[in-house]
Amino acid sequence: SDVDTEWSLQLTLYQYKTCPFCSKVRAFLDYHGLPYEIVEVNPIMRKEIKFSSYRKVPILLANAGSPLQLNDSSVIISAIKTYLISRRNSLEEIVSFYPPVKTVTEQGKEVLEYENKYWLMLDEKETKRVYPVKEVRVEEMKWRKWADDWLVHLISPNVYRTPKEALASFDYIVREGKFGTLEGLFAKYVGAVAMFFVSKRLKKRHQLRDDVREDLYEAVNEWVKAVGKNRLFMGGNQPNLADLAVYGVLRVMEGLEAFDDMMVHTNIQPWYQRMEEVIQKTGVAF
Ligand SMILES: N[C@@H](CCC(=O)N[C@@H](CS)C(=O)NCC(=O)O)C(=O)O
Repeated sequence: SDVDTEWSLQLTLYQYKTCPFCSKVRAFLDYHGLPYEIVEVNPIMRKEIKFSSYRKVPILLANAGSPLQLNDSSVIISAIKTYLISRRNSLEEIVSFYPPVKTVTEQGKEVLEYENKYWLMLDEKETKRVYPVKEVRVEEMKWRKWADDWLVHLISPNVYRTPKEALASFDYIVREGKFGTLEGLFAKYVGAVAMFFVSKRLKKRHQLRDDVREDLYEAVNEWVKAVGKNRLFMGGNQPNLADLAVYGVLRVMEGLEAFDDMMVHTNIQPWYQRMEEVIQKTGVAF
């Protein structure tokens, strides 16, 4: 394990339990045996993150001497991983290598992106140790990006595919998330209807097939093929950051029809089971 007992790192994760980006961060922290506190954010009022000008989750507050706020799931993972490998720099310094930049999307919308977010800030020696050959590093980055830019977009169209599935998804979101009683009831029905229609728009935007399951199966099988038959994980005998990202994203569908269908219609199961076996929960509700 990467945990050094003399070397304390206090972590608090602000999240929605069922958000794929948050799930990725939990998979990463759990796998590395890093303890953290979880603050479940109410997605309607979001008052738990009022302190932050960054308005999305996950947010990770890290205290390694002085308090620090880390935004964006991939930045969080790259920065903490860099910190675990190289103890040369302070976490603050590491985070400064992932600066936010404002960019404009094709639709003309202004969005915040983070530079270098799939890159670990390692020196030559550390790089040799972690990535014996360059291809391994390139592959890990490629698939982490794929998880963020492609795989996540298949989740909503699949879990809100039919009115029945949309209702089941919202029932699960409300059950797992932080909602008031009335809010929850409201969110469940209004949310399910809204997301049923939103997911149709997302399907168009990301140019998914009429049967969105086809895209999910294809993506998942593509991943399984990339891992190949000669290794347990993309990382070899242990998961790398791409394994953790893909697992984190897929996991949010657990308990839903889309997940069961995926297990039946793809070759993901052996890898998925291996992931479950190597990850133990270290987070505690706060
Ligand atoms: N690129 C970000 C995306 C995070 C994200 O989109 N989070 C969603 C929840 S799944 C959110 O907080 N949305 C609220 C909003 O956009 O106002 C990451 O990787 O962390």
